[in-house]
Amino acid sequence: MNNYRAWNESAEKMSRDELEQLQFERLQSTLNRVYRNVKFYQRRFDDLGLQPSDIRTMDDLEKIPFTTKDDLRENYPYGMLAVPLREVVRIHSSTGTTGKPTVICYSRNDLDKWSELVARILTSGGVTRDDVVQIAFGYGLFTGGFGLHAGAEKIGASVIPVSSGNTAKQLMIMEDYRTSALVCTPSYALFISEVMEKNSIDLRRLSLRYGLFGSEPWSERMRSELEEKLGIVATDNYGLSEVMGPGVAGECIVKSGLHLNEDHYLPEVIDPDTGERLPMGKVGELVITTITNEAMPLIRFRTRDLTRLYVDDCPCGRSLIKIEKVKGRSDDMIIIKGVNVFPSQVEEVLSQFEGVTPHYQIVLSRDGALDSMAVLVEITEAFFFDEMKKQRDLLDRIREDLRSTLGLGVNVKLVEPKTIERFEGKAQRVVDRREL
Ligand code: DLL
Repeated sequence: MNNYRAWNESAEKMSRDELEQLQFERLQSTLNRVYRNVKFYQRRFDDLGLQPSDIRTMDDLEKIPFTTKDDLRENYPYGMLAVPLREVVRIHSSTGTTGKPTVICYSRNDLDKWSELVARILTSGGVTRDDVVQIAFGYGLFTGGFGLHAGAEKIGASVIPVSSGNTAKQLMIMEDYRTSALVCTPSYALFISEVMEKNSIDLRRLSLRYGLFGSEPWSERMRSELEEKLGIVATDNYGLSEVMGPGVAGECIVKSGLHLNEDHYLPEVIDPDTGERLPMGKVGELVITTITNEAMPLIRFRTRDLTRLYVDDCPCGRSLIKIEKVKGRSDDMIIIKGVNVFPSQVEEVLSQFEGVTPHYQIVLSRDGALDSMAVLVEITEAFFFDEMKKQRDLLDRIREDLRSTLGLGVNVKLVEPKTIERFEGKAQRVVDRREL
């Protein structure tokens, strides 16, 4: 029987009053430090005639402008440091696709904190020191591999740093080393399960019990599929390199929202268009202020991730605030014929249909001045060999549902099983051919 053990009971189950007091003290100390040590923030405060001591309540925080990814790029590589470079013991970088990447620096204390917070996430997903943990996230500048590795080691689990890729070898290791917890992106886990099926690897030959997946959005439907195919309890965890990497928030085995480590990361949700703070429970863009980062503290960093914040009476006993599963990013929005579309809306519609796999791709193209959107939907083996009429019916129903959900006519194409590209890291769902 699973239990609700926490890695750090006193921090994760602190009373809300005590937590808020702690957050405020840490916030004030962070504001003082950035004002003293980071020119970028000093200038910001001075331009507004603000002193760190002017921030006397959480509401006062709204007086401070947001920090964006562009601010980090403009201060590339070390302009946001609050400590001398000699205090930095690790440097990672974000997976930016355009322009200069952003650089993230860690002090010795930051690394200790990072492993502690990842240990919390792993524990809440069921992992203990008795587990054999296979880390199939990339190791390198990406924060996934090293971040989860350190947390798993801290717990005292037996860690296999296999990194991503080479799926046949992943499966051999999984079977022979008796892996009990798999840690990677959900799309890679799905790919691993497909290779398992193809090679007729029986689940009973494996010792898997837990899957901790994150770093990209995934649906409840995908969770059920992974749990069934891999025989695991699958939980979601969230993080972003700019504020640390994995370890910011994670689900417990109750699987109803991600507990955010708010004794280290102060969350707000804003309207992405106006920048106004939204009340608790409303969906908007998550903004994070780091309140214990030493090397690179960030004040009101805009994550671009869309979610909502809420506190509930979680059976696990954690008092930490929750974020709802992140469904998409405000900058993932596709504008097509003037209509705003999020890939997550397409995924939501597709997940309602039997006979459809979780693999899909959105292809945007331009014919003259006219944009068009096609959705390639991969169907299951069983459905593929079914009658043509059934396939035609499915196609019509998907097309109709997408039209009514998105308010836009979309080209839908059913494609053969295993024809949509698979990913070892984060999945790429949108192909935009309009610039070509
Ligand atoms: O993806 C850190 C990470 C590694 C998190 C491993 C969890 C596990 P970045 O590469 O900087 O860092 O990408 C961060 O990925 O702003 C979200 O848009 C997205 N993302 C991360 N976790 C989730 C999740 C890592 N659980 C960006 N659900 C974030 C949805 C996620 N999106």
